Amino acid sequence: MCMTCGCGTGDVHVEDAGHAHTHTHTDDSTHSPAHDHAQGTHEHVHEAAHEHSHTHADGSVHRHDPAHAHAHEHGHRSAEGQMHTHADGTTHAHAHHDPAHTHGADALHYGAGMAGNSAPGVTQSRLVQIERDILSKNDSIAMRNRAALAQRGIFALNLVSSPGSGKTTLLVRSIERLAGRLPVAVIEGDQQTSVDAERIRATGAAAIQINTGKGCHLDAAMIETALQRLAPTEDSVLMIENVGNLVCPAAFDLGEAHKVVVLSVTEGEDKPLKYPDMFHAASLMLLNKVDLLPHLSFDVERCLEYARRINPSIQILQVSATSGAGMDAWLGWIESGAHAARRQRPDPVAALPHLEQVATLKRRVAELEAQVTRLQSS
Ligand SMILES: Nc1nc2c(ncn2[C@@H]2O[C@H](COP(=O)(O)OP(=O)(O)O)[C@@H](O)[C@H]2O)c(=O)[nH]1
Ligand SMILES: [Mg+2]
Repeated sequence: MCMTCGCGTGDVHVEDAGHAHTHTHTDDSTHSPAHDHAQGTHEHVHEAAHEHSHTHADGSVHRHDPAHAHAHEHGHRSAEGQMHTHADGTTHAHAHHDPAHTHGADALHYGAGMAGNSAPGVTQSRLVQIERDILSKNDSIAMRNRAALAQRGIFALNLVSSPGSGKTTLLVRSIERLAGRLPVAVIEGDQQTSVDAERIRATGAAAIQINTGKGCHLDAAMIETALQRLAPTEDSVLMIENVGNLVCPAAFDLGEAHKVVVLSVTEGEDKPLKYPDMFHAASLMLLNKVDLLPHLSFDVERCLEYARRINPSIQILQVSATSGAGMDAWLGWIESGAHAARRQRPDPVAALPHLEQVATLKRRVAELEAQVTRLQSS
């Protein structure tokens, strides 16, 4: 839960009941058996040479005096490593030596508790509760959105990235190239201004802007309202450009078919490791601005390896919105998803009771016959 911006995000640590964990002290000594927790969760705050307390799931607390100051790798792990459960219910394990999850005396890790986050004066269990409340409401609206989109054969993508990675430019170029092949409508998310929606409307595509104010992500309720106003056509593509932010939008299901994470080569190849939730949540990564590679010391292979380390099933396309490199593959990916959504659209007639099906089909036949007569006489 990001308390600063009021959004919900973060990992939930699911610990094995009765797990053991080891603390390594500054003198390199360790202890574990005397420190086993029967089950549940506990909260650690670790600083060098400090007095600190551990709060257990049952509410009991024990304190350590400053002499107990210690560094540790990670206080919470099962035998297989750490299991993270994401907001969408997916889980993944981190090996104990995963560099994204180890730290020593010279690092402070405020995401090691079960909430995956911290806020002054708020317990980990309270943070988890707040996050669950927000996300469960969000998820039920997202399910409604997903059903409404499927009903109309609409293929919806949620584009997520840091600001400036090229989302709007990619959208503009994609819409231009898809003209006459696929109808595209866009929901634009930004804290302020309608600049991006205007850039999209300049292509002729329908677009609606959502301004989130201090909010740093779009949520499912915003999309539900925007969909009512935008009313995208059946069998179309809906592109949602999320607020530029590699953190919070990862936790919020909008009802999309896929999250597409855009990473530009000017941002550095380490971003998948630094912002793992986003790369884990995405089905596709677009590595954008590859036209700039000759001017940078960006290690493409390393970046792709980092992304696959976080999400082994992520698909990756290297593109340049400005030069057009890789755009055919990206547009092909969109088209095959759109065709699948169209094929899976439920037949509205089949959902009707038998007699109504017959009446509806007869009306349709009469309409088609009238159309044929008109065409023959013109
Ligand atoms: N060189 C280069 N610049 C790009 C590319 N895509 C976007 N840009 C530039 O990156 C900047 C930010 O792009 P924008 O689409 O507004 O990013 P957004 O904030 O993610 O929507 C703009 O100056 C774009 O012209 C690209 O593929 N190559
Ligand atoms: Mg933009």
